[in-house]
Amino acid sequence: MSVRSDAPAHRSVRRNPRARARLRPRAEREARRSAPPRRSPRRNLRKRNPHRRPRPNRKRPRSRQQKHPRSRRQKHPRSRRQKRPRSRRQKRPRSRRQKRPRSRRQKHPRSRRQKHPRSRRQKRPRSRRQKHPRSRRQRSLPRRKPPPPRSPSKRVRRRSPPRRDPLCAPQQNQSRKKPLERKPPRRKSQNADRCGARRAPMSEDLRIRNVAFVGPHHSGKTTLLEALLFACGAIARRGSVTDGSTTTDCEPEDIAHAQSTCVGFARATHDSIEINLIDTPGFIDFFEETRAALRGVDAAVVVVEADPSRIALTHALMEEIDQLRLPHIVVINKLDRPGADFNATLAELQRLYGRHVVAEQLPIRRDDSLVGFIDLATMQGTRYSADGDRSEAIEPEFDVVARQSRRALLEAMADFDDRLMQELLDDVEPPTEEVDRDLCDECAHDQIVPVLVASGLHGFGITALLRAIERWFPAPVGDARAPIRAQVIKTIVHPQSGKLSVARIHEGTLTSDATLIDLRTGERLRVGGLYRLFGKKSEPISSAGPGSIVAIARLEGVLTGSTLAGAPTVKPLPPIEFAPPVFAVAIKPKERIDEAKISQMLARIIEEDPSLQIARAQFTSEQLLLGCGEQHVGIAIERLARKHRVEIEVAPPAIPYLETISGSTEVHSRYKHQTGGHGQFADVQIRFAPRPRGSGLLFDDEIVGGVVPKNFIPAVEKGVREALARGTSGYPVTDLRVTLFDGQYHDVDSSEQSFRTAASMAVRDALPKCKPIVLEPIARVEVTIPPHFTATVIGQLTAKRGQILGMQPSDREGREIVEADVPLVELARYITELRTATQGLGTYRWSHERYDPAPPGRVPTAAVS
Ligand SMILES: Nc1nc2c(ncn2[C@@H]2O[C@H](COP(=O)(O)OP(=O)(O)OP(=O)(O)O)[C@@H](O)[C@H]2O)c(=O)[nH]1
Ligand SMILES: [Mg+2]
Repeated sequence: MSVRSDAPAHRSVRRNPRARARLRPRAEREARRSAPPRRSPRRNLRKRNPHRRPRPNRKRPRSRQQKHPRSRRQKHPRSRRQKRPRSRRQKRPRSRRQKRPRSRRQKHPRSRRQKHPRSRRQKRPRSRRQKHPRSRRQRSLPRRKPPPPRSPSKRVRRRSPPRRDPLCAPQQNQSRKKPLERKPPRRKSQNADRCGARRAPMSEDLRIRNVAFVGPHHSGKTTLLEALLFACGAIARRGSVTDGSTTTDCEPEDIAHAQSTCVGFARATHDSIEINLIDTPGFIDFFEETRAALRGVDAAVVVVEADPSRIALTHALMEEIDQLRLPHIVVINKLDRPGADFNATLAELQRLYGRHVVAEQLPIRRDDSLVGFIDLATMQGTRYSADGDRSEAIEPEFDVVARQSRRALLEAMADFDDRLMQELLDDVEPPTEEVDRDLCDECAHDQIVPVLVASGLHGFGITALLRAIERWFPAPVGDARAPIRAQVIKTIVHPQSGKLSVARIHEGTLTSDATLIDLRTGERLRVGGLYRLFGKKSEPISSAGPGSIVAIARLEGVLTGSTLAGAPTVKPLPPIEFAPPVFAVAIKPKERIDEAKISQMLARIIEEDPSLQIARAQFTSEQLLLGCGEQHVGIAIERLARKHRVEIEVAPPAIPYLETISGSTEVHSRYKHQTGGHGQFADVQIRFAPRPRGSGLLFDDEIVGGVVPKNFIPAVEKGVREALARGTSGYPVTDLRVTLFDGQYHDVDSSEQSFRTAASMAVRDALPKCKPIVLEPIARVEVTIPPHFTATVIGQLTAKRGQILGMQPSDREGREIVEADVPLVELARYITELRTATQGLGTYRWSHERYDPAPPGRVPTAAVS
């Protein structure tokens, strides 16, 4: 049966396009097939309306999207998700994702976030973007708590001077001397650390504290640190300095002298916080060691004796701490001793360093010994006992003084906290938690310096000290994934096991097989091992993160102060500049056999301690070992003998005296020797005349007519010079003119040797007739001191026959320079005298200036031959 094309088709045929096509005549079907494809009416419509907004792929209604989650997720296979850059993944913190309600998370799983990568979301028309994305995501999260309200004026330094409590003892001497200028207090945001990173006080990210124990000589640092290690369980038995059994005084020189001679390292763990401890030597000669160690820590415990007369010795140290802006506390130690005076010591601290050095604890003393303390922040008493500290209420007899001291503490803190100040003005008692929080905050930002009490020998005050270290000191900051940035703070050379560079890691994670770049030399070095130091023990470790203090083995050529980097782009840390040496000794090996190895061994010693130097004396050519003081050089020589088995002879450097003449003379000298056979004959007439100071020796030849043949004249000059090398006093003769003006010779018997002998005889003859005088070297000295010591130093220099040239301000803040010309012989032990007179703050440098006649009787008799 055939069907006409124009006949109305059945409804099913009309609906089915294939059936419709089959009904069309063949020609029409073929024409349609060859014709270009027709656009759909919808598409045409869109073309006609160019302003119509293009619908993004997601225009599918929301309901449908949710129906096909799986299929859509599959469109973005795992590989794509993984390729997403790290940074983006991190933008949505885990905590936030987890907080989203479970139901929603399941409906819009990972796939949805991935379907709308940032680029696409941004392309989405504005109107739509505003409808969904960020707002929707946020709505699904629990609302974040607003930050606790804080007074807008909080942390603003008060301009008006803080009120003073007339009852507070520390004020007594305030007018006598200006306290050491403290830097203006820093607010949190300004508290950038020395390597540019911000400190994170009380941060729990890195549970590390890096602390140096510093203080004057014999104040009890090593003993206190030993007690702390014992309290933390880091050692089984508490060692003692007198027995030489402490952890940190482990070098034989430390034990022999019962004092620290270099920095010692230890660590302890308390409340799951790792405390890296550095014990520093207190003797001023080793101050450069302490300075280098301070570059590796985030805070310092300044240990002082309960004796006001010894507080001035902390001056240089406090200056260094202030310069490095290190948060620090002061521990008044040895309070168990009879006569220990806490109040006077605190008053002296405040007189020198200001009111921000403030007591946080008050000692409770009974029968002239320490039995406990009162915590002024919590107003709680503590009594020490053999089986631990016991809390107790404050006894009524201490109530008034405790209240006054607490008031002083709060006032010092209020200088940095307007809210606290307002509370004090309104006579409102601030809550203990607030006081405690502010104390942590202000100490961590080096705004106030709390003073604690202790007796290291009896282990008193250790619990409170540990708490202070953990709570008040900042944790180090640093990115564990950044390239390594570390600074060497100490070099230890073992004659057998080699070199260890102790470094503080500021950024990055150091592994035991890493390659580092020494930014000083640009050299690449492979780490020869990684260790953690504990006294003389070293424990190998595989890696260490930021904030750690580690010893790195076999970094040849790396010096103390060098920055070690994981990449060449890392910014170097400020180098450690060591003070120029101020004391010298002449050294030579006892055995001639050691002469070859002595310079090599000296180089090793200097590698360990860069504040030592070796040099050749300018005039005497002696080998000199220079250091920061008599003890410093002495210990270095002991160490050299012990470690490298080189015995050294030490002597004070010879003073390079000279001799000159002050009158003229002419001498006639004849040398004639006849012993059978070939004789010797020479005859010379020589004139000696003085020359201006500093012009040296001049030899003139005024021979005419060949009375002394030309070929013998150099021999005459040689004879003169040889004889003048040792004048009448045994010192070289200088500043004179020697003129050969006449002479005789013999054809056979004259020789160079005979003219040399005749010339030296002439010199020996002439010198006593020319009124010889001894010249002494004069040094130009620049003494740098705080201005209030100027009069003392001038008096000292004048007593040394010094000629004061003037005074001028120094580049260093709060320092003055006194310039003077002083005879060198008077400066032999000047550094020791200067330090004693200036509480360790004075230093000087010198250079050779000129020679002046030495006063009669001043020339050392030993030097006269
Ligand atoms: N009575 C008393 N003596 C102490 C106390 N602490 C330390 N000593 C003694 O003081 C002396 C010096 O102690 P160290 O711990 O070596 O002092 P230091 O500050 O480390 O000394 P340097 O390292 O030389 O600066 C030793 O004889 C200790 O026994 C203390 O709390 N009370
Ligand atoms: Mg010590």
